[in-house]
Amino acid sequence: MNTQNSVSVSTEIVGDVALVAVDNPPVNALSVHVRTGLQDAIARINADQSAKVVVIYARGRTFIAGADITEFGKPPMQPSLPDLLNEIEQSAIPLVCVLHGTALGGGLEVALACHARVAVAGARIGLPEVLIGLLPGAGGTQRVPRLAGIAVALDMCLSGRQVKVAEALEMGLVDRIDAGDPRAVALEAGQDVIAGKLATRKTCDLDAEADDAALAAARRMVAEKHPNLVSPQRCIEAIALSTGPMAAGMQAERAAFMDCLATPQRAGLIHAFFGERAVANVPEKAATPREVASIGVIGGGTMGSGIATSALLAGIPVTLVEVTDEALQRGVATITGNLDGAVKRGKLSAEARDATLAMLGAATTLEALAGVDLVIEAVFEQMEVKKEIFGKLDAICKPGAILASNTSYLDIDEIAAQTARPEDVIGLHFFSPAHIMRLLEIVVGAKTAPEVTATGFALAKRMQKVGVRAGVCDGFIGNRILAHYSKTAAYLVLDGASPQQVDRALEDFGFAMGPHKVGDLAGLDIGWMTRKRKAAERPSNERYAGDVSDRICENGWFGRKSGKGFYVYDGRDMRPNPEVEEIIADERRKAGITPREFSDGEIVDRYLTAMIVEAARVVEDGIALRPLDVDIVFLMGYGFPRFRGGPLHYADTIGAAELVRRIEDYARQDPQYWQVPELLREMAQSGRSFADINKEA
Ligand code: T1G
Repeated sequence: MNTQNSVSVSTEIVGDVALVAVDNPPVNALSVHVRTGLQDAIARINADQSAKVVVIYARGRTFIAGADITEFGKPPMQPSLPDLLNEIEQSAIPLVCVLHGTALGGGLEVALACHARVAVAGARIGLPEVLIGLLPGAGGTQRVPRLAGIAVALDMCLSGRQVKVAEALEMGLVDRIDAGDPRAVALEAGQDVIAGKLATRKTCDLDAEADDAALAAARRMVAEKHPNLVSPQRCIEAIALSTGPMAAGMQAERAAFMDCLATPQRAGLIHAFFGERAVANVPEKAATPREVASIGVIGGGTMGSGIATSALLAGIPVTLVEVTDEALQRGVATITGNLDGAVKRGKLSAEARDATLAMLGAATTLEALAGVDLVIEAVFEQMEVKKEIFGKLDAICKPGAILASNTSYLDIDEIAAQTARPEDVIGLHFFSPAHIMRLLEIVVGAKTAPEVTATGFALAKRMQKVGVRAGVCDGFIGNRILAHYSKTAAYLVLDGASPQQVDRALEDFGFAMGPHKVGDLAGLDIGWMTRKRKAAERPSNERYAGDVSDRICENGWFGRKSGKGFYVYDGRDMRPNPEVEEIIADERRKAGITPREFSDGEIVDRYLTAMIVEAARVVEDGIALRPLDVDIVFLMGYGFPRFRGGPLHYADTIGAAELVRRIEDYARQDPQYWQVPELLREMAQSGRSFADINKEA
């Protein structure tokens, strides 16, 4: 047995088998030193004929999870992955690959270039490149069709989904599934090749069968579902060429890959990928979270029952508290419905549903929460009600229990002051529907203990949510910014645009839904109550934005839930509400406004600039730790188009100087609303970007 090592690739010869191990924690990404190590190992073994078969496997928790995403956007380093994989495929000595954990992107492409693939039970494979604005760039679009057909290639490349190896075996993407530790599986696989018990072949020697129907269906799906995205279309065109010569297909794939690499979409989606992980880097990260083995949820309404469902799905027993039996039963029924929905979507088995529901307790007194580790209050958004509850919880709950509020706006410090243990009070702001939406704003009070904050982040991870740290102010990160830019939508309508034009312009920009449709979905009465709550503190020189919405609500039209809002809802049919057009015309007359034309471009510019202005202030005030925290809040909680990376990543594509120019231009009409944040002015002078600020943090 002799071994040869590079930084992250080592070779061990056992008998006639060369075991080539990749070891590049945390996920064995194909960084340049890994590519070099693999290239050297395979060339050496072919040169010195020191083995009859080579088996590539990986150490650590997973096989190669793809190309090293941190290398994208930097000057390319040799060897390129396509070149390395062609060398693997053309190797005279057969190569086998053993897949454990998640073999993704370039990692799966390494395996596809090998001459046989053995999976370890429980592994998953995937081509998630489209999720970061790319397409497989090292043969995935050419080799998957040859092994498994064009339909499978389209499915995997356009969904980016992770496929369990049992399904991959059926697809023909792996040759067998074994159990055991990867090195042992690798050695056995190598010996089986020599013994003729595991066949090997070159994927490039296979032909892909034409499948025009699948290609046509994919083109239709992408045009409908992803009209803004570049890489899905390029991916289909590359796969379509897989029925022709391999070299031509590889060339076309590479050209498409390089084009996608250069798109702002790739930058936006990769910013989102790393941002989702970076938000967990908070000052309290080193603190030890408290154990949460039981949760009490107060309030069985939409939010309370969604939060309870999310906790139950994370395996945490829940006690739901409501004021009356009737309300309690409604809450339990909603939770049961949420779980049934998960069964319908194939996310939960019927048995698991029953076991999950068995962890739900229900009570009509707060005393039932005396022994729980964490209480989450999700009652009516009124300060007095919340203060009363926290005062009672302070007397009831055990020492060390965490007292959390799901308030969307209110002052956590004021709530905490109702207790003798403000260090145990925190805001856990879920988004509706709470068992679906992945965002959790973790609102840290002035006296919140670090381990309580750390517990919030640990809970987010257990609930498979993305926790974002927020400071205390009205509306925290998301709703504070929403409260500001939603005024722009109202001003645009008063000044001449129609609600439909505003919605369409922002949907074309990439939002899943325009602001008026979102308002109708969430319920226009929420904004109405907020305007009433804040009426006293509205500056006298601020232009009121609620004229039209107030009149809609005064008619009892709160949106979808009342069948009318900015739109009229008739079953699945939705159309503009003609009575709103009359209200708008009347409000313009009353304000002496002569409506003017707005281009879609100006609508987008004004709306996004307003969003960026308040987002910059949220960073300036330290409510958000970094600009990327704002981006992740808007990507995960407010339907901001992921390919644009979030409001402040998008702001960098405009530039601080241009933003300052725009704001000063808009301020000529409305100097109270349009004011340049200090941070933006400083960035315009210094040339700093929000990306720079993220790096400094
Ligand atoms: N490159 C660089 N860093 C990566 C990485 C990658 N591919 N994948 C993960 N990381 C970092 C991540 O930022 C985090 O860092 C740490 O690893 C743990 O990740 C040519 C072009 C594998 C399922 O898109 O989906 O191949 O925060 O927290 O929840 O065709 O990571 O600790 O500093 O996510 O257990 C295609 C991306 C690339 C897969 C593990 N591959 N990764 O999830 O851990 S493009 C992907 C994941 C490509 C070729 C093309 C997940 C995971 P930090 P984590 P996890």
